Amino acid sequence: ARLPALLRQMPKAELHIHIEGSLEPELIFKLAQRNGVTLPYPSIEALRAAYAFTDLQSFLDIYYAGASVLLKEEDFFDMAWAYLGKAAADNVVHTEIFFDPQTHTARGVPFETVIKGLNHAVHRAHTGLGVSAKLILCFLRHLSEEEAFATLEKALPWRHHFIGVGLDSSEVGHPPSKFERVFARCRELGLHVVAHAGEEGPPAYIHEALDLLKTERIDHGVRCLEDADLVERLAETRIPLTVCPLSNTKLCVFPTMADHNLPALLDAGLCAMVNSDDPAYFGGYMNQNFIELFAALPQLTARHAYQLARNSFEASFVGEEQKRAWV
Ligand code: ES4
Ligand code: ZN
Repeated sequence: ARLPALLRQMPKAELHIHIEGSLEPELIFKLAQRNGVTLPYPSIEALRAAYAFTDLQSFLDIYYAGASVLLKEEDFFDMAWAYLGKAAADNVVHTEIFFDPQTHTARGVPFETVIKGLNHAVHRAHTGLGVSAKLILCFLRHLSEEEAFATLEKALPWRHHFIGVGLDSSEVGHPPSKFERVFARCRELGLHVVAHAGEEGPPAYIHEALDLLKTERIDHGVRCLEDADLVERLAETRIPLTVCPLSNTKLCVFPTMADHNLPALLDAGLCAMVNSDDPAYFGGYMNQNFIELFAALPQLTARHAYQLARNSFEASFVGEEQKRAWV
């Protein structure tokens, strides 16, 4: 019983959380009512009952439907503020939050509304919760390169409100190569770059993210173990993998938590750590991910817990001075 206490209490960084994936059914219904949006589910219970996913796409369909209630700056603030409170309760001291502007601009919500609401919560978290929070803009990979460039254009007046860009949504059939030119432009702008790769897609997509997008981290990346040369490359360069245990089991990337390859990733010397991905949809926030992972995999010890927390800080985009203070 000592290990769960350690897992809960240790300071940690979260590097893979989609803010739209922190929208709890209760808040979805509250915002639907506030905004006069009609949901295709009669109740909170009926919505939650629909959270039975078979793969990434079956989740994304419901995730984008849930986000349809977000219309006003206050809605984005309320969503992010709720997440930041959960993060603080889990002893997350630093978080790098993904947001999907195209999910909102496509519905006529101005980019400005999204970023202002999120930014307000980020600033309040610093003073009110002692949580350091940064934003990472994600491009939806099922949309075109042209639409990604148009989104970047809309974001430029708010350049200093986010620290980097990422790539998410439906992976298979939308390889990193599709966004090579967009990411080149983002790197010129001094933005950090990350991408989802090797969640459902093959190891070749991880190579592409590194070679073509020159990403500094890989989100998920769990399929790297199928490619020994790739594992060696990730180990040597210490490119971090932002692993999401509950996400991987809920989306059937692994049949059960006992089948998760995080112990093998750590044994291979990779800079992997634990993250919540879409906590409102996958059954829990940071500490729940740690608790369920360690419960299902008894070979994981306090040493591994410490390594995961240390890796989370090493992989973060904070300055070297702050990093040394945490590591
Ligand atoms: C996502 Cl788990 C996952 N994978 C890809 N894109 C996403 N967007 C939100 N969650
Ligand atoms: Zn993700």
